[in-house]
Amino acid sequence: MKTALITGVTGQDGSYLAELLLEQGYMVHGIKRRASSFNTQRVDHLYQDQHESSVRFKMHYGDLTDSMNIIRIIQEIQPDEIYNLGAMSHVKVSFDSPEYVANVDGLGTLRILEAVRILGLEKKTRIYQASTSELYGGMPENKNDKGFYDESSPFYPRSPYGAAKIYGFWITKNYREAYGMFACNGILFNHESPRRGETFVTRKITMATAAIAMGMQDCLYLGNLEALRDWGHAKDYVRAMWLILQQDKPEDFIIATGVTTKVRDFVHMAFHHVGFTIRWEGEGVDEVGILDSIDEQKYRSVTGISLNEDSNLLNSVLVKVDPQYFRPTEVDLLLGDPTKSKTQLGWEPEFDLAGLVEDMMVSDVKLMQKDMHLVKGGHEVYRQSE
Ligand code: NDP
Ligand code: GDR
Repeated sequence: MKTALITGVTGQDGSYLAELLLEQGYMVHGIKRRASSFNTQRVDHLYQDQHESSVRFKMHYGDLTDSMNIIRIIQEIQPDEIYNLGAMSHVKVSFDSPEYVANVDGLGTLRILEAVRILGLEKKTRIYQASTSELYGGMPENKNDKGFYDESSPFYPRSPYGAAKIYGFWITKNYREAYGMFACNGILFNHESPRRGETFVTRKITMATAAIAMGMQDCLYLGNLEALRDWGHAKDYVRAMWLILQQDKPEDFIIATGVTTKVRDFVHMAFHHVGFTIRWEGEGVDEVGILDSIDEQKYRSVTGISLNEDSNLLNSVLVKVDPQYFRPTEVDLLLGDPTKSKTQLGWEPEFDLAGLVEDMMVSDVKLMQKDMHLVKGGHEVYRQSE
């Protein structure tokens, strides 16, 4: 049985990757941070009674800022594969905590690599580093002739997050070249899911759309509506992470869909699921009918709501731009070329953008219904919005 260690196991990607590795028969260890309240909701369904001998999923307290902790955990479990997904991953927040982000996202990567070297596991342990399309910074002049970023496009990070991740990228490559380690970067473009953190733009939109459909919210505040992102589904992207570590030789790969979409158009796609008219503040009105492709019977049976009758639809919803969501430096456009990963890894995504939006909308409609039942039952429900 292979043994894997996942840092960031409690995050979006960590939880899907843990599921995938368990399905593949791995013993899976994850690092979780101690917090004053439980932060393991995304992996609670994988938790097994730790007293049973057949247990294949185990979590350890730890932190990427703590070298001794990292060395001890790696020494104890002697992993065949390490997936370094732990990070302060919010680009906007990285402008507020730049030093912390450098420590976790940059030096944290070094701590993993150096622990493997100190313990003499260079030949045994393969390492995946969660690199990012933020390294490209959306600089138009750095795109290739076809208009994409590929594995040889130059980097130009535009945030403390991007700057910290560029260190993680290069130190991973350096340890591969210097010590012959099987250490690889996956340069992943944005990927989302029903488990996406609530303050990333896609999840903020799908949760708001669902809340509006239930009559629990009436306005959506966003930042830059014109930003373009190459959005895929996290389930597809964790499969690529695994494939990268199963190759004969260590290399870096872009994982992307090759399609880019404006934030504004993502809003439109989400609202298609509930059939609203969108009033863009200071702009025009968008009539958004329910998607023709939505089978209303199916939608009703999955979500329990009728789009036309019970969902308390307002006639229109207001989308306002709030400058507090602007970044000091913005990445305007991301578009990745997945040719290398498709040809060399044989990777193919199962979800397109419409499928991703549907998956997120169905899940968030159910979530808001749960809230509504609680409210109707006299309970108080608080959801922090940002
Ligand atoms: P999430 O923010 O959902 O998860 C981040 C994880 O890192 C959480 O488990 C978090 O723990 C953990 N973490 C944060 N700080 C520390 C620390 N100091 N020590 C140990 N663990 C820590 O991110 P995603 O799952 O979306 O992304 C996974 C990785 O991939 C990240 O490195 C991200 O930067 C990178 N990435 C993500 C992309 C995306 O579009 N999702 C695209 C490209 C790269 P806790 O739950 O306690 O907060
Ligand atoms: P990003 O994701 O910065 O690309 O980083 P995010 O969803 O935060 O922003 C995407 C784009 O939407 C614009 N935007 C808003 N963003 C947020 N969060 N909230 C808003 O209200 C809002 N309105 C508009 C942003 O300005 C931006 O242009 C994600 C993270 O997962 C990183 O960890 C990862 O490395 C990159 O994707 C690839």
